Amino acid sequence: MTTLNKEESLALWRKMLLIRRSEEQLAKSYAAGMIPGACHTYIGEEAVATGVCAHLTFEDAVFSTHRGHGHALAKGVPPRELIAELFGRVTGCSRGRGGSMHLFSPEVGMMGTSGIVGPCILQATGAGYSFKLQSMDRVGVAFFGDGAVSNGAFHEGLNMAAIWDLPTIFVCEDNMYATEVPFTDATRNQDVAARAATYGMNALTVDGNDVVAVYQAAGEVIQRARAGNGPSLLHCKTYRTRPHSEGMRDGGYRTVEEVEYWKGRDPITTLKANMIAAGQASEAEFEAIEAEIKAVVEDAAEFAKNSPYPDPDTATNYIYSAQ
Ligand SMILES: Cc1ncc(C[n+]2csc(CCOP(=O)(O)OP(=O)(O)O)c2C)c(N)n1
Ligand SMILES: [Mg+2]
Repeated sequence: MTTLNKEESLALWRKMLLIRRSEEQLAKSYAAGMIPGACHTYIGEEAVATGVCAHLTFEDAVFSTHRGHGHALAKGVPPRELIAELFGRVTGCSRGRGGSMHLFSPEVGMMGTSGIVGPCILQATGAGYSFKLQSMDRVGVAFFGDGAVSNGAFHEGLNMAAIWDLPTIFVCEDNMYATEVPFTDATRNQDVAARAATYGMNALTVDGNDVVAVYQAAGEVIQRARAGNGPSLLHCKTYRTRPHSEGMRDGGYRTVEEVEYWKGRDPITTLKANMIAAGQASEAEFEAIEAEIKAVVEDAAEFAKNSPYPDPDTATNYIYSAQ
Protein backbone atom coordinates (compact mmCIF):
# COMPACT_ATOMS: atom_id res chain seq x y z
CA MET A 1 0.00 0.00 0.00
CA THR A 2 1.27 3.47 -0.90
CA THR A 3 2.24 5.63 2.04
CA LEU A 4 2.11 9.37 1.69
CA ASN A 5 4.82 11.76 2.74
CA LYS A 6 4.14 15.27 3.97
CA GLU A 7 4.40 16.94 0.56
CA GLU A 8 2.05 14.43 -1.04
CA SER A 9 -0.51 14.81 1.74
CA LEU A 10 -0.34 18.60 1.54
CA ALA A 11 -0.76 18.44 -2.23
CA LEU A 12 -3.98 16.47 -1.74
CA TRP A 13 -5.17 18.95 0.87
CA ARG A 14 -4.38 21.89 -1.40
CA LYS A 15 -6.33 20.35 -4.30
CA MET A 16 -9.37 19.58 -2.14
CA LEU A 17 -9.31 23.12 -0.82
CA LEU A 18 -9.06 24.54 -4.35
CA ILE A 19 -12.19 22.58 -5.28
CA ARG A 20 -14.03 23.66 -2.10
CA ARG A 21 -13.22 27.35 -2.44
CA SER A 22 -13.98 27.35 -6.17
CA GLU A 23 -17.36 25.74 -5.51
CA GLU A 24 -18.13 28.24 -2.76
CA GLN A 25 -17.32 31.03 -5.19
CA LEU A 26 -19.56 29.45 -7.84
CA ALA A 27 -22.44 29.09 -5.36
CA LYS A 28 -22.08 32.79 -4.51
CA SER A 29 -21.85 33.76 -8.18
CA TYR A 30 -24.92 31.65 -8.98
CA ALA A 31 -26.92 33.46 -6.29
CA ALA A 32 -25.73 36.76 -7.78
CA GLY A 33 -27.09 35.77 -11.20
CA MET A 34 -23.68 35.42 -12.84
CA ILE A 35 -24.19 31.80 -13.98
CA PRO A 36 -26.67 30.92 -16.70
CA GLY A 37 -27.92 27.32 -16.43
CA ALA A 38 -27.62 24.85 -13.59
CA CYS A 39 -24.77 24.55 -11.11
CA HIS A 40 -24.29 21.33 -9.12
CA THR A 41 -21.54 21.70 -6.55
CA TYR A 42 -19.16 18.98 -5.37
CA ILE A 43 -18.88 20.28 -1.80
CA GLY A 44 -18.27 17.36 0.58
CA GLU A 45 -17.11 14.99 -2.16
CA GLU A 46 -13.72 16.56 -2.94
CA ALA A 47 -11.68 13.60 -1.69
CA VAL A 48 -12.88 11.35 -4.51
CA ALA A 49 -11.76 13.38 -7.55
CA THR A 50 -8.62 14.48 -5.70
CA GLY A 51 -7.52 10.99 -4.65
CA VAL A 52 -8.18 9.47 -8.07
CA CYS A 53 -6.82 12.22 -10.31
CA ALA A 54 -3.57 12.44 -8.31
CA HIS A 55 -2.56 9.28 -10.20
CA LEU A 56 -3.50 10.53 -13.68
CA THR A 57 -1.52 12.41 -16.29
CA PHE A 58 -2.92 14.71 -18.97
CA GLU A 59 -2.73 11.69 -21.32
CA ASP A 60 -5.36 9.81 -19.32
CA ALA A 61 -9.00 10.50 -20.13
CA VAL A 62 -11.65 11.50 -17.59
CA PHE A 63 -15.39 11.40 -18.37
CA SER A 64 -17.60 13.13 -15.88
CA THR A 65 -21.11 14.03 -14.79
CA HIS A 66 -23.40 16.97 -14.12
CA ARG A 67 -21.45 17.40 -10.84
CA GLY A 68 -18.11 17.77 -12.56
CA HIS A 69 -16.36 20.97 -11.44
CA GLY A 70 -14.23 19.00 -8.98
CA HIS A 71 -13.26 16.46 -11.63
CA ALA A 72 -12.22 19.27 -13.97
CA LEU A 73 -10.08 21.02 -11.36
CA ALA A 74 -8.53 17.79 -10.12
CA LYS A 75 -7.66 16.80 -13.70
CA GLY A 76 -5.91 20.12 -14.26
CA VAL A 77 -8.37 22.61 -15.77
CA PRO A 78 -7.18 26.00 -14.50
CA PRO A 79 -9.64 27.70 -12.09
CA ARG A 80 -9.80 30.74 -14.39
CA GLU A 81 -11.02 28.57 -17.26
CA LEU A 82 -13.56 26.77 -15.06
CA ILE A 83 -15.16 29.90 -13.61
CA ALA A 84 -15.09 31.76 -16.93
CA GLU A 85 -16.87 28.80 -18.55
CA LEU A 86 -19.63 28.86 -15.96
CA PHE A 87 -19.96 32.61 -16.52
CA GLY A 88 -20.37 31.90 -20.27
CA ARG A 89 -17.22 33.82 -21.20
CA VAL A 90 -15.00 33.25 -24.21
CA THR A 91 -11.99 32.56 -21.96
CA GLY A 92 -13.68 29.48 -20.49
CA CYS A 93 -12.37 25.99 -21.19
CA SER A 94 -15.18 25.44 -23.74
CA ARG A 95 -14.90 29.03 -24.99
CA GLY A 96 -18.07 29.96 -23.11
CA ARG A 97 -20.24 27.68 -25.21
CA GLY A 98 -20.71 24.85 -22.75
CA GLY A 99 -21.14 25.94 -19.16
CA SER A 100 -21.12 23.67 -16.13
CA MET A 101 -22.27 20.52 -17.91
CA HIS A 102 -20.08 20.79 -21.00
CA LEU A 103 -16.63 21.34 -19.54
CA PHE A 104 -14.13 20.07 -22.11
CA SER A 105 -10.36 20.40 -21.99
CA PRO A 106 -8.71 17.69 -24.08
CA GLU A 107 -5.30 19.31 -23.45
CA VAL A 108 -5.47 18.02 -19.88
CA GLY A 109 -7.52 14.91 -20.62
CA MET A 110 -10.78 16.35 -19.31
CA MET A 111 -13.10 14.77 -21.87
CA GLY A 112 -16.31 16.32 -20.70
CA THR A 113 -18.88 16.81 -18.02
CA SER A 114 -22.41 15.84 -19.05
CA GLY A 115 -26.02 16.48 -18.11
CA ILE A 116 -26.98 12.95 -19.15
CA VAL A 117 -26.66 10.41 -16.36
CA GLY A 118 -24.82 7.26 -17.45
CA PRO A 119 -23.00 7.67 -20.79
CA CYS A 120 -19.68 8.62 -19.17
CA ILE A 121 -19.43 4.93 -18.21
CA LEU A 122 -19.52 3.93 -21.89
CA GLN A 123 -17.22 6.74 -23.00
CA ALA A 124 -14.55 5.69 -20.50
CA THR A 125 -14.95 2.11 -21.67
CA GLY A 126 -14.44 3.33 -25.24
CA ALA A 127 -11.35 5.28 -24.20
CA GLY A 128 -9.96 2.16 -22.53
CA TYR A 129 -10.66 0.18 -25.72
CA SER A 130 -8.91 2.77 -27.83
CA PHE A 131 -5.87 2.88 -25.52
CA LYS A 132 -5.65 -0.90 -25.51
CA LEU A 133 -5.90 -1.18 -29.31
CA GLN A 134 -3.12 1.37 -29.67
CA SER A 135 -1.00 -0.23 -26.92
CA MET A 136 -0.93 3.06 -25.04
CA ASP A 137 -0.05 3.26 -21.37
CA ARG A 138 -3.18 5.26 -20.60
CA VAL A 139 -6.38 4.77 -18.65
CA GLY A 140 -9.96 5.93 -19.15
CA VAL A 141 -11.78 6.96 -15.99
CA ALA A 142 -15.53 7.37 -15.48
CA PHE A 143 -16.88 9.27 -12.50
CA PHE A 144 -20.59 8.69 -11.94
CA GLY A 145 -23.14 8.80 -9.14
CA ASP A 146 -25.21 6.16 -7.40
CA GLY A 147 -28.00 7.33 -9.73
CA ALA A 148 -26.17 5.80 -12.70
CA VAL A 149 -25.75 2.25 -11.48
CA SER A 150 -29.19 1.04 -12.54
CA ASN A 151 -28.84 2.66 -15.95
CA GLY A 152 -28.20 0.27 -18.85
CA ALA A 153 -24.87 1.99 -19.52
CA PHE A 154 -23.51 0.56 -16.26
CA HIS A 155 -24.25 -3.01 -17.32
CA GLU A 156 -22.97 -2.60 -20.86
CA GLY A 157 -19.85 -0.65 -19.95
CA LEU A 158 -18.71 -2.84 -17.09
CA ASN A 159 -19.37 -6.03 -19.02
CA MET A 160 -17.44 -4.88 -22.06
CA ALA A 161 -14.51 -3.55 -20.03
CA ALA A 162 -14.34 -6.86 -18.15
CA ILE A 163 -14.44 -9.22 -21.15
CA TRP A 164 -11.75 -7.23 -22.97
CA ASP A 165 -9.61 -6.45 -19.91
CA LEU A 166 -9.72 -2.75 -20.74
CA PRO A 167 -7.68 -0.14 -18.85
CA THR A 168 -10.80 1.57 -17.51
CA ILE A 169 -11.53 2.69 -13.96
CA PHE A 170 -15.14 3.10 -12.85
CA VAL A 171 -15.51 5.46 -9.92
CA CYS A 172 -18.95 5.43 -8.32
CA GLU A 173 -19.53 8.49 -6.16
CA ASP A 174 -22.25 7.18 -3.90
CA ASN A 175 -23.63 10.21 -2.08
CA MET A 176 -26.77 8.29 -1.05
CA TYR A 177 -29.19 10.25 -3.26
CA ALA A 178 -30.04 10.75 -6.91
CA THR A 179 -31.49 14.26 -6.75
CA GLU A 180 -33.90 13.57 -3.85
CA VAL A 181 -34.32 9.80 -4.31
CA PRO A 182 -32.50 7.71 -1.69
CA PHE A 183 -30.28 5.00 -3.11
CA THR A 184 -32.10 2.55 -0.82
CA ASP A 185 -35.34 3.30 -2.73
CA ALA A 186 -33.71 3.09 -6.14
CA THR A 187 -32.28 -0.43 -5.93
CA ARG A 188 -32.47 -3.55 -3.78
CA ASN A 189 -28.69 -3.98 -4.01
CA GLN A 190 -26.71 -0.92 -2.94
CA ASP A 191 -23.40 -2.80 -2.82
CA VAL A 192 -21.92 -1.38 -6.01
CA ALA A 193 -18.62 -3.25 -5.61
CA ALA A 194 -20.56 -6.54 -5.39
CA ARG A 195 -22.43 -5.61 -8.56
CA ALA A 196 -19.11 -5.02 -10.35
CA ALA A 197 -17.79 -8.32 -9.07
CA THR A 198 -20.65 -10.11 -10.85
CA TYR A 199 -19.15 -8.90 -14.13
CA GLY A 200 -15.89 -10.54 -13.11
CA MET A 201 -14.30 -7.24 -12.27
CA ASN A 202 -11.91 -6.20 -9.53
CA ALA A 203 -13.85 -3.92 -7.17
CA LEU A 204 -13.24 -2.12 -3.90
CA THR A 205 -15.43 -0.18 -1.47
CA VAL A 206 -13.75 2.95 -0.15
CA ASP A 207 -14.49 5.67 2.39
CA GLY A 208 -14.97 8.46 -0.12
CA ASN A 209 -14.46 11.13 2.54
CA ASP A 210 -10.96 9.87 3.34
CA VAL A 211 -8.67 11.23 0.65
CA VAL A 212 -5.79 9.01 1.72
CA ALA A 213 -7.97 5.89 1.42
CA VAL A 214 -9.18 6.99 -2.02
CA TYR A 215 -5.61 7.81 -3.09
CA GLN A 216 -4.36 4.40 -2.00
CA ALA A 217 -7.19 2.42 -3.59
CA ALA A 218 -6.99 4.44 -6.81
CA GLY A 219 -3.22 4.00 -6.97
CA GLU A 220 -3.61 0.26 -6.75
CA VAL A 221 -6.31 -0.10 -9.41
CA ILE A 222 -4.79 2.40 -11.84
CA GLN A 223 -1.41 0.67 -11.64
CA ARG A 224 -3.17 -2.64 -12.25
CA ALA A 225 -4.95 -1.23 -15.33
CA ARG A 226 -1.72 0.27 -16.72
CA ALA A 227 -0.01 -3.09 -16.29
CA GLY A 228 -2.61 -4.68 -18.58
CA ASN A 229 -4.56 -6.41 -15.80
CA GLY A 230 -7.92 -4.94 -16.65
CA PRO A 231 -10.57 -2.66 -15.25
CA SER A 232 -11.67 -1.99 -11.68
CA LEU A 233 -14.50 -0.29 -9.92
CA LEU A 234 -14.16 1.90 -6.85
CA HIS A 235 -17.33 2.34 -4.82
CA CYS A 236 -16.68 5.57 -2.92
CA LYS A 237 -19.12 6.35 -0.13
CA THR A 238 -19.52 10.05 0.29
CA TYR A 239 -22.08 12.85 0.71
CA ARG A 240 -22.95 16.22 -0.81
CA THR A 241 -23.61 18.82 1.84
CA ARG A 242 -25.31 21.38 -0.43
CA PRO A 243 -28.61 20.97 -2.29
CA HIS A 244 -28.63 18.81 -5.41
CA SER A 245 -28.29 21.94 -7.50
CA GLU A 246 -27.86 25.60 -6.55
CA GLY A 247 -31.17 27.32 -6.02
CA MET A 248 -33.00 24.07 -5.17
CA ARG A 249 -34.58 23.28 -1.82
CA ASP A 250 -32.67 20.99 0.51
CA GLY A 251 -35.35 19.70 2.85
CA GLY A 252 -38.06 17.08 2.78
CA TYR A 253 -35.93 14.17 1.66
CA ARG A 254 -33.09 14.16 4.21
CA THR A 255 -32.72 15.31 7.78
CA VAL A 256 -30.69 18.19 9.16
CA GLU A 257 -29.04 15.69 11.53
CA GLU A 258 -27.86 13.58 8.61
CA VAL A 259 -26.33 16.59 6.86
CA GLU A 260 -24.65 17.68 10.11
CA TYR A 261 -23.27 14.18 10.65
CA TRP A 262 -21.60 14.26 7.26
CA LYS A 263 -20.32 17.80 7.73
CA GLY A 264 -18.56 16.35 10.78
CA ARG A 265 -16.84 13.89 8.45
CA ASP A 266 -15.60 16.64 6.15
CA PRO A 267 -12.64 15.35 4.08
CA ILE A 268 -10.70 18.62 4.24
CA THR A 269 -11.05 19.13 8.00
CA THR A 270 -10.25 15.47 8.62
CA LEU A 271 -7.00 15.37 6.66
CA LYS A 272 -5.81 18.58 8.30
CA ALA A 273 -6.65 17.29 11.80
CA ASN A 274 -4.90 13.98 11.11
CA MET A 275 -1.77 15.67 9.81
CA ILE A 276 -1.61 18.05 12.77
CA ALA A 277 -2.20 15.20 15.24
CA ALA A 278 0.60 13.21 13.60
CA GLY A 279 2.93 16.21 13.84
CA GLN A 280 3.26 16.20 10.02
CA ALA A 281 2.35 19.84 9.49
CA SER A 282 1.57 22.96 11.50
CA GLU A 283 -1.50 25.18 11.61
CA ALA A 284 0.62 27.92 10.01
CA GLU A 285 1.35 25.75 6.98
CA PHE A 286 -2.35 25.17 6.41
CA GLU A 287 -3.05 28.89 6.84
CA ALA A 288 -0.48 29.67 4.17
CA ILE A 289 -2.19 27.28 1.74
CA GLU A 290 -5.59 28.80 2.63
CA ALA A 291 -4.27 32.25 1.73
CA GLU A 292 -2.73 30.98 -1.50
CA ILE A 293 -5.98 29.29 -2.62
CA LYS A 294 -8.08 32.30 -1.64
CA ALA A 295 -5.95 34.46 -3.93
CA VAL A 296 -6.16 31.94 -6.79
CA VAL A 297 -9.96 31.73 -6.61
CA GLU A 298 -10.43 35.51 -6.25
CA ASP A 299 -8.20 36.03 -9.26
CA ALA A 300 -10.15 33.42 -11.25
CA ALA A 301 -13.51 35.03 -10.44
CA GLU A 302 -12.19 38.49 -11.31
CA PHE A 303 -10.70 37.18 -14.55
CA ALA A 304 -14.01 35.53 -15.45
CA LYS A 305 -16.05 38.63 -14.66
CA ASN A 306 -13.79 40.80 -16.82
CA SER A 307 -13.75 38.41 -19.78
CA PRO A 308 -15.96 39.05 -22.83
CA TYR A 309 -18.85 36.87 -23.96
CA PRO A 310 -18.29 34.99 -27.24
CA ASP A 311 -18.95 37.03 -30.38
CA PRO A 312 -22.43 36.00 -31.65
CA ASP A 313 -20.99 35.92 -35.19
CA THR A 314 -18.93 32.89 -34.14
CA ALA A 315 -21.95 30.89 -32.92
CA THR A 316 -21.50 28.23 -35.60
CA ASN A 317 -17.75 27.83 -35.08
CA TYR A 318 -16.35 24.63 -33.54
CA ILE A 319 -19.39 22.56 -34.48
CA TYR A 320 -17.63 20.31 -36.99
CA SER A 321 -14.08 19.10 -36.68
CA ALA A 322 -11.85 20.10 -39.58
CA GLN A 323 -10.03 16.75 -39.34
C1 LIG B 1 -30.43 9.77 -18.39
C2 LIG B 1 -30.89 10.78 -17.38
N1 LIG B 1 -31.95 10.52 -16.59
C3 LIG B 1 -32.37 11.41 -15.69
C4 LIG B 1 -31.73 12.62 -15.56
C5 LIG B 1 -32.21 13.65 -14.52
N2 LIG B 1 -31.20 13.75 -13.46
C6 LIG B 1 -30.33 14.75 -13.39
S1 LIG B 1 -29.28 14.62 -12.09
C7 LIG B 1 -30.03 13.21 -11.58
C8 LIG B 1 -29.58 12.49 -10.34
C9 LIG B 1 -28.28 11.86 -10.51
O1 LIG B 1 -27.91 11.26 -9.31
P1 LIG B 1 -26.50 10.65 -9.13
O2 LIG B 1 -26.11 9.92 -10.35
O3 LIG B 1 -26.51 9.89 -7.85
O4 LIG B 1 -25.55 11.91 -9.01
P2 LIG B 1 -25.53 13.04 -7.88
O5 LIG B 1 -26.41 14.15 -8.36
O6 LIG B 1 -26.00 12.43 -6.62
O7 LIG B 1 -24.10 13.46 -7.82
C10 LIG B 1 -31.07 12.86 -12.43
C11 LIG B 1 -31.92 11.66 -12.26
C12 LIG B 1 -30.65 12.87 -16.40
N3 LIG B 1 -29.97 14.02 -16.32
N4 LIG B 1 -30.23 11.95 -17.29
MG1 LIG C 1 -26.01 10.48 -5.98
